[in-house]
Amino acid sequence: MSEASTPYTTNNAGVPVESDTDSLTVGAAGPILLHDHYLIEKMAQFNRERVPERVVHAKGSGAYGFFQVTNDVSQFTKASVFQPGKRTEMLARFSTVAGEQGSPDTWRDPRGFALKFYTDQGNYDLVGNNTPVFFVRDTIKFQDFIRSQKRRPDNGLRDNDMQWDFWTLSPESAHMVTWLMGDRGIPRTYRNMNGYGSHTYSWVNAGGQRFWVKYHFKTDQGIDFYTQEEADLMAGQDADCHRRDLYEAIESGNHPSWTLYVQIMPFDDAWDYRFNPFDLTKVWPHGDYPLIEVGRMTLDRNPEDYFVHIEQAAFEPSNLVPGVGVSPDKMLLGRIFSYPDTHRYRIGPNYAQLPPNRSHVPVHSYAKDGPMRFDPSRAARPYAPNSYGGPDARTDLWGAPLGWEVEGQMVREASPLHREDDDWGQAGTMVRKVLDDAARDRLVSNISGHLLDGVSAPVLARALEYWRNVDKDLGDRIAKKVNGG
Ligand code: HDE
Repeated sequence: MSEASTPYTTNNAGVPVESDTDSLTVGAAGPILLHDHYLIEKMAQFNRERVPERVVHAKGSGAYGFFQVTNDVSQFTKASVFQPGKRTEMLARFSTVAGEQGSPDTWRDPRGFALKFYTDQGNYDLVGNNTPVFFVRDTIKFQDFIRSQKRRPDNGLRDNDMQWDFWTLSPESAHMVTWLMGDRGIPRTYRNMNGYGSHTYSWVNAGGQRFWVKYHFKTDQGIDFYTQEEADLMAGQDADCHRRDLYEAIESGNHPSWTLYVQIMPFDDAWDYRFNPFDLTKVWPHGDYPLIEVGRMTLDRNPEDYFVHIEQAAFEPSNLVPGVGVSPDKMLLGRIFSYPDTHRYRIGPNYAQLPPNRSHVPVHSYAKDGPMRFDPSRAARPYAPNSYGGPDARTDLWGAPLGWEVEGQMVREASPLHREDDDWGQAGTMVRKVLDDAARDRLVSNISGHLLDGVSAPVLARALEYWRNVDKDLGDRIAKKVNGG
């Protein structure tokens, strides 16, 4: 490269710098001078280059790509992103949950599966996991659940006793803990896992007909996993193995893809379905509501800068577009608040203007000013309504609010839709009908190994009862293993 074209070092204002190796002093051995402002800039910038890591899902990796609709589902939704033949640019981020930014990719944990679709109606975010269910069903328990998975305040250590203490006192966790302790708890790579919206969402078609919907992103690379032994080894050999694999696969042109299917429930089926279809700890049997193909997501572009595009990516379940809505799932409704709140705290009030979060269509909101704002306000006047050209709301694009009938006193209790108050059934079905013998053996080994690592006697006793409630034979096998059988 000629000298003219080789970029030279500048300061943050673009001014060429004199030196990157020697501070400015009086005489070569003299004191450093305060007006060596480039030295000051380097030190001050360095001290301020961290933003708070995500309070959960801190360790992750991501890539850009596109979503291509392959089937006509317009009878169920008018959302532009799901119309026949549509192709939409997107961003995906995969992550662990409890581990900090520097933690190993191979810790046993659910994996985040966060998607941002840059649709022609603004950003649509679907922020899911690699599991179709979750540990709890009321958002008020989420913070407690996460704290039981992280570090103790006294010694700063993770603690299996805390984890099992929480799980065995929250029987609704059984289905998800069965997923977690099984093969899906440690995917071999991010490319070898499925993704799920997990919650029940709502769709509405152009005629105003409403449906309930669950999303399933099935990996086209096939499911693959690490055993606990392989994962422990890999944690030492390459703590970033999932990040490395995703990046190198895309760099080499081996673009991972997932096929999206949905389950569709007619709106009126929900109210007398045999269990609460909005309960995040349960799946809808595919026999009741079969999978319908929608399209394929392909990741084909690595971000040019990890911090800019992935650390600052802001996924939020509140980014919903016309044709998609929420449901009476208390966990989903809680998340609608939490994500924008955490983004404002973590990356500032104008986070939506950052490169990974910018919509690909013009923004005409009434937001203005605030730190780091660099988009001009496009509103004719900074208030609504105004007689100088708006903008005005487009109620017609949404139609009737995507809601449901509600009435009654203010209460704190479980949804009346919980007819079958059973927290063990679907976990037991998974153990008996979905897992094969080898997977069951690994499940027994993983659970026993985890219980033998620091779980106190009273918690251990509850855990054995917990697993016998899931499946008597499984519980007995675990008891035998932990009791030295
Ligand atoms: Fe999250 N979750 N979550 N979560 N979650 C966050 O937002 C929260 C839940 C998920 O790659 C946080 O940006 C609440 C379920 C993913 O950037 C936070 C509840 C599912 C990611 C938050 C849940 C998820 C997050 C922290 C209970 C799967 C990473 C950092 C109602 C369906 C997104 C952030 C990314 C991140 C709140 C439960 C998935 C604190 C209140 C269930 C994939 O806002």
